[in-house]
Amino acid sequence: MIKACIFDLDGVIVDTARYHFIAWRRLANELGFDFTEKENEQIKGVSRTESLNLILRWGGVEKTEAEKTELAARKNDWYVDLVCNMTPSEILEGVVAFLDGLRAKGIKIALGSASKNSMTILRQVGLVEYFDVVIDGTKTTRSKPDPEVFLLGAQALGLPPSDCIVFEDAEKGIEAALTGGFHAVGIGEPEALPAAKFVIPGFAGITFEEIVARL
Ligand code: B16
Ligand code: MG
Repeated sequence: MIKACIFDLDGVIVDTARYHFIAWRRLANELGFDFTEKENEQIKGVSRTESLNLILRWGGVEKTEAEKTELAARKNDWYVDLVCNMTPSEILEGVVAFLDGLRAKGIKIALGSASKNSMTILRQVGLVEYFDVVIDGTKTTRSKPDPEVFLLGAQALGLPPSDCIVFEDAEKGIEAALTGGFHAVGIGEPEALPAAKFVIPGFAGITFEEIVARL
């Protein structure tokens, strides 16, 4: 019996990956190198610190821990400037109708995101009120594929993982959900998420009942 849905943020509710890409690329360019949108795929769902380490590796650049802290903060300032201009029009198609449907059925709603900026983003697009529980990078100590973020979500909802569906766009997120004992539904292309039991392109035109029937 499914009693809750836990949503990843970037790539599931909104497309903030393009803002991460703009800000990380600006940082890389300042450091004298560039990276592609294809490489950017690898940092989707990955924490800020791990993303920076990967990008520095692509550029063949070595930095001290203190320098890395400063670089991550600089990137985050640019990223926050970008997300502070987001509007509700940037909520991915079908999400609001899907959340309204869950509400009407009394299904609990939680966020399970790696981002430390999730509240800013939810506020900016006007979705805060939908969420019974928000677990994000400000509350976790371990990154996906560790299941911590989703386990904390289930715990805060007072439900076992088997009563919850996790919606994720990143392979590491699907792995985290499955390791934690959750039902995992992929968002995006099936080829990119082979571990997910099934993958939907997004929430447009699909109902909670249709998803539950396919679990
Ligand atoms: P921040 P998600 C993730 O969000 C992003 O996909 C990833 O690119 C980002 O590095 C991470 O959040 C941390 O974000 O720098 O804002 O703390 O997909 O877990 O919602
Ligand atoms: Mg994501």
